Amino acid sequence: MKRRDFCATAALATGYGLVGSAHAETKWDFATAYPAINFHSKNNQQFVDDVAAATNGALKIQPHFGASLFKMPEIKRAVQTGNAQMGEFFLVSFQNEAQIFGADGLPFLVKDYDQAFKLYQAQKPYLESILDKQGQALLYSVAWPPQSIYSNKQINSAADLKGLKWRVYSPTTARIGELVGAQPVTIQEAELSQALATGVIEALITSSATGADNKLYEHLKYFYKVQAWIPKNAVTVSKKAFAALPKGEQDAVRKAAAAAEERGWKSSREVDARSLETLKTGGMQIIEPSAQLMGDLGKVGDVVVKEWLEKAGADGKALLDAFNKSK
Ligand code: PCA
Repeated sequence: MKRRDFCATAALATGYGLVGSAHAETKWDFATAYPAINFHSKNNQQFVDDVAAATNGALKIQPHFGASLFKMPEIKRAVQTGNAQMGEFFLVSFQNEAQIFGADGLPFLVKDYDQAFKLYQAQKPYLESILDKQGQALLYSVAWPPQSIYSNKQINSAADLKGLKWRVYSPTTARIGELVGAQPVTIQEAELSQALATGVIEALITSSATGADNKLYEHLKYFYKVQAWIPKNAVTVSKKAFAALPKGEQDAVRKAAAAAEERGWKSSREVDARSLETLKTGGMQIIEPSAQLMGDLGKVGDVVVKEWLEKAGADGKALLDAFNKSK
């Protein structure tokens, strides 16, 4: 009886955030924006399972996929304000808040995953410091496959993008749209298929994975493998929620996060290859971009990087210098 009372009290105390007893159970909400079938989502699910196993169920994290709890642009703030204890968001979408968030969306800075990982290492100290000031800690960050152009018509030069309704997800993709004379329209990933079905957009730049997840071959014919950048999601935790955990559970979260980061980067590469096959099977033409298109995009990219450096100041320059030294 005594023991039962103790457990009941501990369970009650947990509800008020007073964790620490061996019987205490903590529940967290983990807001994410991508469908459950997406590789980031699967990786997040594995992280959640790893934490549950390592803490014997004491820390239960409930993932909410497909923007079911918060829409992607709201997730970062939800963690900041404690409305979700964990969240996953797309870094480059937040570039207007801090230019550092947009470093991995700069065109043609990295040529492959190895370089993208090096860019991440150069960016990480800045990311951690900004997020810390916003009441959250970076747990892990995983790259999407390289970003390439999908279109309903053939694109052989930047001029062919002129006038097209161009889906954007970041300040940089909007600026690229402007520079090539397209019409930028902001659409979240969760609304992509609908936007294509209703003709709100006609072209976009995103990964093979997002194309496969959303069956973009049902709406668009061409995929130009321009591989312009390799952007990342960030998974963060509320500092307050993390600090309330017993030390053992904090360690379990950190350990599972390190494993998730490594596993996520590996699966991103695999998913890229698999998704390209899915697109092809779905009837999409996978095309190596023309020299003209790459040359045109290179010039647009130079403008974008120059403008970013002007806004990002000394930190931006130090980040790019560190990356260039490491690659
Ligand atoms: N898919 C997400 C982010 C980057 C990607 O490859 C999207 O298109 O919104």
